[in-house]
Formats: sequence, structure tokens, C-alpha cells
Amino acid sequence: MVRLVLVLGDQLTEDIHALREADKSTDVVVMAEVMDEATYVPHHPRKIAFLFAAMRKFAARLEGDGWTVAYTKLTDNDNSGSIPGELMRRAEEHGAGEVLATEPGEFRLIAALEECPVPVHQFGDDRFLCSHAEFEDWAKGRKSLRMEYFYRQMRERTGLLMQDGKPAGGAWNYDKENRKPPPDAVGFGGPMRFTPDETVQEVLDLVADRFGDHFGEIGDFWFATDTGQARRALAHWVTHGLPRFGDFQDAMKEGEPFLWHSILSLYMNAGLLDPREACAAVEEAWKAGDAPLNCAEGFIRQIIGWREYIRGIYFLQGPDYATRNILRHTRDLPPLYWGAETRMACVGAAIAQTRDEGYAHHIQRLMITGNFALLIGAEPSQVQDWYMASYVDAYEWVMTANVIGMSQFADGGLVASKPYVSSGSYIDRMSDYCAGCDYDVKERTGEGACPFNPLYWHFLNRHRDRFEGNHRMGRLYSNWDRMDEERRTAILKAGDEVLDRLDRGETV
Ligand code: FAD
Ligand code: DLZ
Ligand code: SF4
Repeated sequence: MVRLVLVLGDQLTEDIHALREADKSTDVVVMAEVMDEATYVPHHPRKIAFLFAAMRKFAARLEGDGWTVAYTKLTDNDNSGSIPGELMRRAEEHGAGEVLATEPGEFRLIAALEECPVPVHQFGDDRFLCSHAEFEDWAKGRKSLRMEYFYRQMRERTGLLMQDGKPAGGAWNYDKENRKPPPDAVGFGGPMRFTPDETVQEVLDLVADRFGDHFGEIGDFWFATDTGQARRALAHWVTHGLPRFGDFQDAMKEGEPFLWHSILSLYMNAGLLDPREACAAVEEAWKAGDAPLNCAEGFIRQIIGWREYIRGIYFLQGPDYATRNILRHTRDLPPLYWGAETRMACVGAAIAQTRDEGYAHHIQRLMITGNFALLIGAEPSQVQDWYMASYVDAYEWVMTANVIGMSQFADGGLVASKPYVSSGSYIDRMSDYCAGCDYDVKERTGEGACPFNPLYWHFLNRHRDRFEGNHRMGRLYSNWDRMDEERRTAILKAGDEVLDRLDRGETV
């Protein structure tokens, strides 16, 4: 009997598990552009365009390779609007009694496939280096699930940057070398850009027409949309970006959205680029003397460490992880996140580039938009929805532990050993934003004071019971206690005023 083989929009890998299990001569591949997936959060238009274009090119490639593909375009009259709906429709059309699928990266879709009237067999997604069982095994019985220990095990398992069973260079982690402030000039022109071909252009017109009300601009679309292009983007970055990637990994610079970052997450997450291949290329560059160890290690740690760990936590914790809110934060995310005016240069820059590119690099996500949301006490699920809607690389398997855990501390410290909050001085040290800001980063109170300053102390003060005993934070509370009472009262009042202004809908 004919079987259907489901390939989702972020499963565009030729040897993905379900395709490996299928028979090209009898089975039918099902791919579908559906409204349910495009709108369960209002995804950035560039994300929808990227995935639809890449899906169409991937389907054509499978057909060229001898597969039968039943492809549904968004505008097809009989499009049922959902993945289970399309499976049922295609099952009837082809007389299929079974579906082969690769496990989706989001619980809601896993559940939808489990409930589908046509039986769906979900195979493990082995594009990841660590299976659910292996992660559970690692986590079992541990008091603390810190990424660093997981990472060391992954280095040993993969052999990446290992010499005679020991970490190359003698240390596991060179993060200390990777915190330089931004240089005056960036000599790297950013990621490789691709001119839209006919397929991409058709999709760009469709998305502009149907999803113009979503936050984000299509603008000048330059993403790779097939594996060949994604590989060229990788090679370009390894040659030109990697050699300085590590040094400036945490830096931020006005007008430089990409710095030396790879902009490869969207390709890896959609299946166009194999993370093993990316790590191998980086290790090779280090071995050839073309990239320093701190840069190669920094990148490989993000992939086999953070990327795998973040996914492991999502699947280990289960569907309710996304709803955690241990700090009981309830403030609505202010309209400035959706593009309303702000006088804060750092926040304005991060959000403007998010709107224009669907991209912000890690420190912008963590220490600008994430930091501000945490300081004002925004409701974590609203923060999660904003990130899901704003980034081209966003899927729940990777977003949830980054937002709920790392950024908002809503899981009570499972992922992060302390909350990622800072005053303006960290932002001033790591960026050049403050020089062009309406606010004064040196001031904690008064009309022109940088809002991050009073909000930082306001946050620490209102959560004192929880954080005072944290060995990484005790010194902060000692500093606070050493200020005279009048000063402390004035700072807390300044924090209240910022929050009141936000609540009244005034521009901050
Ligand atoms: P680079 O700086 O060049 O890093 C190399 C690669 O490492 C990335 O391509 C990515 O695959 C991986 N990586 C690095 N850090 C992480 C991490 N914390 N978790 C997972 N992978 C990581 N990443 C996503 O892919 N999708 C998301 O939806 C996402 N949401 C985030 C939300 C918040 C609040 C934070 C703090 C981080 C989030 N990240 C997310 C992680 C990280 O910010 C992005 O992977 C990175 O910015 C992508 O840009 P890049 O490819 O230029 O990365
Ligand atoms: C994100 C996304 C979008 C916007 N559209 C589609 C689509 O139309 N069809 C599809 O198969 N997949 C799409 N995706 C990706 C899925 O939402 C993704 O597979 C799940 O979020 C699981 O990671
Ligand atoms: Fe951001 Fe404060 Fe600096 Fe302005 S002064 S850019 S708000 S950190």
C-alpha cells in the first residue's frame, strides 16, 4: 500500500529520517504551505518567505531525484489550511493508509500528528547530534543541568577539537577571550547575499500580499534558499568571518547588525545546512591555521553545546515548560517591541534591525530586548511570543529554553545560574549605542537617566528574597546596602516612574 512521507518546512534535508525510511518507487512525499503554520504566531514575513521558497525548491529537487511529491501551495483552492488536513486529503487522493514523518520540533505539532486519523509514524530527528534518550541519560540524577558539563561530554563524543583525549589548547572553553568591546571599524561585509530567483520572487509577492500585517519588513531579501547556497554562505563566513568571530562575539555596534556572526542558524534550523558539516568546516579552518582556537571553539560550543542543550531541555521539560513564570511577572510587553517609538538607542536599534532583517545576534537578544523585558517584569509567555514572531530562525524547540530559561529566568534557574540582567554600564561597555542616546548612561535618577539603571536596582530589590543567597549575586546586594538610604529611595522611585510611564503608554 502507498505510504505518505511528510516533510515539514523546517525539515528540508535530503536524507532526513522519514525519507530514509521511505521507498521512492511507491511512496508519496507530502509538503504543504498552510495557514495554520504561517499564523499560529504572526511569523516575520521574511521567515515565511524563506521557508516557502526553500520548500518549493526542495520539492523540485526531490522530484528531480525521482520522488513523487504532492505539493500544496498556499493559494491552491483545495488547501485545507493545516498539516493534518493535508495528510488526510492526500491519503484519500492516493489511497494511503500510513504516514512516515520525522518528529516535529514543537509539541503542538507532535500532538496534532498523534491525533491525526491517518496513523502517523514519527521517527526521531537525527539531524541533531544528541537524541532525547541520550539527553535524558545525561540529565538523570544530576543536581544541576549546566550546559558546560553537557558540552564537555559532547566534545568527547564527537572528537571535535580534541587532541589525545584532551581539549585542544588545554582548556574546554575560551569564552574569556571572547568579550572584547566593538572595534571602531568592522572589516567584514557580513553574510553572503543571494539575488532572488524566479521561485523566490513569486513567494516574496505572495507573502507581501498575504502577510503584510505581520511585524517585520520583507525589504531587500537576500537569504540562501537551498542547500547549495547555504553551503556557499558557510564557506564565505568561515573564510572571512570566523577569524574574528570569537573576539567580538558579545560586542554590539550601531549600524552593524551582523558584525562577525555567522547568520547560519536559519539555514541549520530549516535543514538546509548540516550542523556537523558546519563544525567540521570550522575545525578544518583552525587546523589549517586560518582561524584562532578561541574563534573555532566559540562556534563549536554554540552548536554542539548550546544548540543541542537548549533542545534537550525543551524536550526534557515537556509542554508546560513554556508556561513557567517563577518570578510571577505580569506586565504587558510594551508597544515599543512592535515598533512603537522609543528613546532608548540600544533597544531602538535591536528592534529596528529585527523588523528589517528578522535577525538580531545573541547579545542583542539576551542583553538588550531580553534584559529590558526581564527588568520591567514582562509576562514571559508574551516575551516568548514576541521572539517567536520576530526571528527568522525561531521554532519552539530552540526558542523556549532560550527565552523562558536563559533570558527570563522563568524556570527558576534550570538553565541560567543567575538572571541575565544588567544596568546601562554593561551595554555601554559592550556597544557604542550610548553615545547617540537621548539618555545619560551615567545617571541613575532624574529626567535623563538611562532607564536600565533604576530598573536594574528595582528588579534586584523586588526579588531580593530569591536572589540574595545566590553566591554570584551576594556582592550586588552588598553594594546596594552600602548606598545611603536616601539614594536607594530615589533610585527605586526612578524605577517606579519608568514603569508608570510604560503603563501609561508613554514613550520611554
Ligand atoms: P552565531 O553567533 O554565529 O552562532 C553560531 C550558531 O550557534 C548559531 O547559528 C546557532 O545555531 C548556535 N547558537 C548559538 N547560541 C545558541 C543558543 N543559545 N541556542 C541555540 N543555538 C545557539 N537561536 C535560534 O536558532 N532560534 C531562536 O529562536 C533563538 N531564540 C533566542 C532567543 C533568545 C532570548 C536568546 C537569548 C537566544 C536565542 N537564540 C535562538 C540563540 C542565538 O541568539 C541565535 O542562535 C543566534 O543569534 C543566531 O545567529 P547566528 O547564526 O549569527 O549565530
Ligand atoms: C514555520 C513554518 C511556516 C511559517 N509555514 C510552514 C508551512 O506552511 N508548512 C510547513 O510544513 N511548515 C511550516 N513551518 C514550519 C513548521 O511550523 C515547523 O515544522 C514546526 O514549527 C515544527 O518545528
Ligand atoms: Fe541603552 Fe541606556 Fe545606553 Fe541609552 S543610555 S543606549 S538606554 S544603555
